[in-house]
Amino acid sequence: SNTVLYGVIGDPIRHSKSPVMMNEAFRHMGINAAYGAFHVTREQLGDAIAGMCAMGFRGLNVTIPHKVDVMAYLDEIHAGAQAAGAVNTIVNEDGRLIGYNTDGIGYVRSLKEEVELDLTGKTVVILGAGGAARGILWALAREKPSAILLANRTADKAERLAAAFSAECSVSVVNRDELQEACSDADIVINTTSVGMSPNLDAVPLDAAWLKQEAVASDLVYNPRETAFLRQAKQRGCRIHGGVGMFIYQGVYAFEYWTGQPAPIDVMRQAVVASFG
Ligand code: SKM
Repeated sequence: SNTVLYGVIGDPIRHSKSPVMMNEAFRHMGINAAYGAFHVTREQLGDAIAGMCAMGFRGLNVTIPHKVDVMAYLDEIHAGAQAAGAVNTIVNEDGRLIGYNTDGIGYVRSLKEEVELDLTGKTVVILGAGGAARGILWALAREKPSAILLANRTADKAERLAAAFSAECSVSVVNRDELQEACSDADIVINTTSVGMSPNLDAVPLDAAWLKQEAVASDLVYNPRETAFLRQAKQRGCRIHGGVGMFIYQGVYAFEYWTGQPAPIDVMRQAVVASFG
């Protein structure tokens, strides 16, 4: 039978670890499929989606900056993606394109498995109010934390995000002056900003000394695997949670939507970890 085609579209896309992770998963499962990375600009997005259909691709992952704009080209948006306001996984069902969001559920699953954190009744501080924060907020809210506090450089962006999710759980905005106190109370502090991302290896989004020792410090940045924020938090005695697990589990859920088969999680993790060199 023919090779089933998949890919990831984004701009930039060079850094993507999806091809190595997904091709290894298909190979391990004996599935005849190929997964490529495609550089697609904003102007090319509509053509790329039409091309995917014309060439019979079974699925795509969608990354920065297309996760919101791509929704306009799809036939159906899964409830979770609708609520998150972003799509990172497309399934082509015989020409019908269905959009899913696996970032949020991937994030929560990696939290539960890697640091065994049950969010029920917990206080969560999120740094940043961009696409990454939006992606995880819906999935976090469903875990019934007692409060989610959003801190962002521009408060009105955080206000808008908080308003969009206020039906799900208590979401409020903290300003710069209130951040230290909010952190001293938090069970988990999550960095969704790009602060600390390579090559700015020494930059931290906040002082890890503000966290309780019992708290979890979580960073969506996965390059480097351990950011300066996580290193400082670990020194302080906090449990730490890096961005690699989220990346793997968003891929795990995408694989399962596409193939209907359980994803080979360990194989995928090994492929990603090995590719960090
Ligand atoms: O949400 C994921 C996306 O599915 C794939 C990706 C990548 O290949 O770098 C990153 C994230 O945005």
